Order: sequence, then structure tokens, then C-alpha cells
Amino acid sequence: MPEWTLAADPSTLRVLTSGYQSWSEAELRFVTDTQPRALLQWMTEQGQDPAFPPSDEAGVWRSHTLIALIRPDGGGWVGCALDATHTFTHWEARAGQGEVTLTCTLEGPDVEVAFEETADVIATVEALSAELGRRMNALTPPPLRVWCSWYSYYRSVTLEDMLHNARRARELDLPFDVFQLDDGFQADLGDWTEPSAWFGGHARDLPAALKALGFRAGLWLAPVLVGPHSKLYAAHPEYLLQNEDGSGPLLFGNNWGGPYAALDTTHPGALAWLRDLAATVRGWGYDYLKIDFLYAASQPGGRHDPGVGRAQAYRQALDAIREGFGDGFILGCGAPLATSIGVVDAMRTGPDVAPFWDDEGRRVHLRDGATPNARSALHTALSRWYQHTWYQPDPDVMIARRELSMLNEHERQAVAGMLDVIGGLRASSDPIDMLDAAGLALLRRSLELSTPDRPTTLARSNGGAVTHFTRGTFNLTDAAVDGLPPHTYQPTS
Ligand code: 9PG
Repeated sequence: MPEWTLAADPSTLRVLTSGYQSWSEAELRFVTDTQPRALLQWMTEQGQDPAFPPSDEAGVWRSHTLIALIRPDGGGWVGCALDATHTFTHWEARAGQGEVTLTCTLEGPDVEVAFEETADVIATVEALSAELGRRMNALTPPPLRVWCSWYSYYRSVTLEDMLHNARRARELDLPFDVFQLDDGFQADLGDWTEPSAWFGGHARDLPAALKALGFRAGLWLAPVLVGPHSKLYAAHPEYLLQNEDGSGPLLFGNNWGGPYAALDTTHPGALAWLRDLAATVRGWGYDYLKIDFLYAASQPGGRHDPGVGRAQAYRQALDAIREGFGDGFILGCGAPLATSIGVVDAMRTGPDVAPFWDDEGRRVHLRDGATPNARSALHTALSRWYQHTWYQPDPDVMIARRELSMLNEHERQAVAGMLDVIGGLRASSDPIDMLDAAGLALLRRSLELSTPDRPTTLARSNGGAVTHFTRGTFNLTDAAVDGLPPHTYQPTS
């Protein structure tokens, strides 16, 4: 286990971390602060790496793949894995007396790891992460503009909701490339080819209608998850990830009203099933696939082939889906980030945006940084600004509507500002009929593609995230800072 001793007064240092999967917190914090761990086990299972969770200790910061320690002058140290195909790299920075100890643990086959002292942490983070992207043959196709059903219709989406919004978008000439159907169309997790009771049709009926309107068809799947009451669960118990004590299928997380099971992607039958599923939906006419809750493939548990590590089990799942889906566009979500490089076209780089700024109950009191809310989405996606060399970043949707939303004007502008500085995919879920002239104008602006921006400093921030960019400054705190009101984005004049 490599270990470095950094001679510096910990009380002067900041640390830049990145959590395990899409929704896990990425932060820019003082090293002496405490890295929060969620209070409930299912939150850790669903939002972090249960095998390497946040430390919950003052002065101890854990990060996946990459870590940086920043001095007040902007110099410091950067560590970065140079391969993540079959290996998870776990970093831990520990504040001591007049020094910080940095350790690096590999889970999986040995890989090269870079560690550099630098006068410019921003440039070194960008250079090393870009090197990782190059070595893993990152895919960075042109970004797409996506209408997605989730953030307004949620699970009650119908076929008619999709068609109605697509027709309205065409009438108004809104510049969407893809209309993507999210969670809610399927009978159960695993039973993807059967419709839910309320969908009012079948997912295979949608692509032709969208194509006729001039849009590409997108579909959401949580392909590795298996509902405990699904037909798949009953039909193929041998495909399921097991409890390590041999007591049956592992049930974990908490969504859809309870915990769920997962495919054991070291089982050849489960891998073939995944490949077939991706090929089936491609055959229905979808050429954009959002694959979600992917971390389930690397959940700690009992596997058919115990010789395959967690990262490799995940990568095999991803490879099987890519094989089945061919050259279609794949967006990863809820996914171990770096291990996806080279297979996915795009990746969610933060937790879900929601039509409210913060979630006190879950984020503050239960300490769950992976919970859906606008603040956490900005916090994490901004702190991962450099990941555009790994895939097209998807910092999640704009919410331009004023109906069915608690976001105020400042907060809407902050979300739009975040999309602009990250410079990846653009998305919206707003029911088109809910948008007035101002809403439509804001939506159109948020769909304008941009190039990724860079931070101007990591030695200052308005909140525990990267907030100062060349094109503008964010204030993620609840108080005005330097004349900048709370929850705002101010473009550089
Ligand atoms: C569909 C949604 C959408 C969304 C995804 C994912 O409780 N949680 O921690 C939690 C976080 C995110 C989440 C669901 C649950 O959303 O990110 O875009 O596709 O699934 O169910």
C-alpha cells in the first residue's frame, strides 16, 4: 500500500474528493472537517461504496480514483489512478501534527497510480485525469439535448405523456435531440419487456412515433436490478448476487418501496441475459439508453465466480450491455465512474436535481449527500468539472418551470449556470405546457451547448464545493457572500 507524508499544516489545506458512483458526493473541503457518512445503511449501499464509505471522522477524507490536497497558494499534491478497468482505487488523506498522510489502496489487479506535487493543482488534476481518460480510450461523442420524463412525471409516466410532450416540442421547435422514457413503463425491475399497469401502451410502441416527429428515442433501464417480486427473480435464482453467508439472494438499498436484488454479473447466464436485454430494446428502435443503478453490479456479495473482483464484475456487465446495444448512445447513471470510461458515451456526475434547493431531512439530518436536490447536484457536479475527458458529463436536468417547483429565480439561474460551466449533456423534464414565455426562453438557453469551463481557484469556495469558474461564480451557501446572494450564479462581467 503506497503511502506519502505531506509536510504541511493540515489546518491550511483543502482536499478535493470524488465519491464512488454518480450520486456519491464530490467535495472541496478543509482537511480538518469531517467527511459525512449517511446514518442509514441503505443510504450507504445506494449512495456510496459500502466497502469504502466516507470516513465519518474529522480530518480523514476518502476519495475514489483521484484526490487532491490544496495549499492556500493553489499548489499542492494530486493522486490519480491511471487505469480503472478492473480496479477500484481508494485514497485516504489523514491529518496529523504538521503533516497529512496519504494512502492508496487498490481493490483489483495492480495498476499504475500517479502522485505529483505541483504548483498548480487545477492543471495537474486536469492533466492526470485526462491521462486516465486517454489510457482507457474514453468516448466523448458530441453532447445531446434530451427530454427525460423523470423529473416531472416520475413513475406515473404514460405513453401519451411522452407523445404529447414530443408533439409540443416539435410545434415549438425546441432543440431536443432525444426523447427519453424513464422509470415507470415496466412491470417490475427485471421484467422490462412487460408494461406497467398504468403506462397505457408498450415501450416498443414509442420509438417510431418519436422518429416521425424528428426525435431519437431514449429508454431508461436499471438493467442489473431485480425486483424481489419479479418474474426474473423467480425464474433465475442462479443469476442473483448472494448474501456472503449463503443465506440467499442479497437484498439491499431502498427504492420502489423496499430493497432490491441484483444480477451476479460473474454468472455467464446473467451476462447473456443483459446482452439480450440491450439488444431487445435496440431492436424496439431505441438508440439512446440510460442505464441506471449500475453500482449494483459491484455491490459486495457472494458471487458465482469468487475470483472476479467487484470492479471486474461491474465492467463485465457494462461490456455485455454495450455488446447488445451496439453503436447506440449509452448514458451511465448511479455508476462507478472511472471503471465506466471507454464503454459509456456519457455519465451522470452528480445526484439528481430536484424541484427544490435542499433536502434538510435527508441531506442534513441523515447526512446523505447523495439525495436528490438542486444544491447537492451542483455541489457534486461542479466538483467533478475535470471529468469531461472521461465521457460526456451529464450534470442532470434544468428545471425551468415555475409550476410544480419550489426553486426561486436565483436557484433556476444557478442550475442553468452549472450546466453552462460543465458543458456536457443538456436535459429537461419540464412538461412543455407548463412553460410560459419566460420558462421557454430559460429552457432554450439551458439547451445551448457549451464547452467545459475551468475553475479559477481551489483555494477559495462559496460552500464545500468548487464554485469559482472563469465564466462565473456560484454561491452554494445559505448566506450572501461578497455581495452574492445565497443559492446563485453570477456570470463574470
Ligand atoms: C428513476 C430515477 C431517475 C434518476 C436516477 C435515479 O434514493 N436515492 O438515493 C435515489 C437517487 C437517485 C434516484 C433514485 C433514488 O434516481 O438518477 O434520473 O432515472 O432513478 O427511478
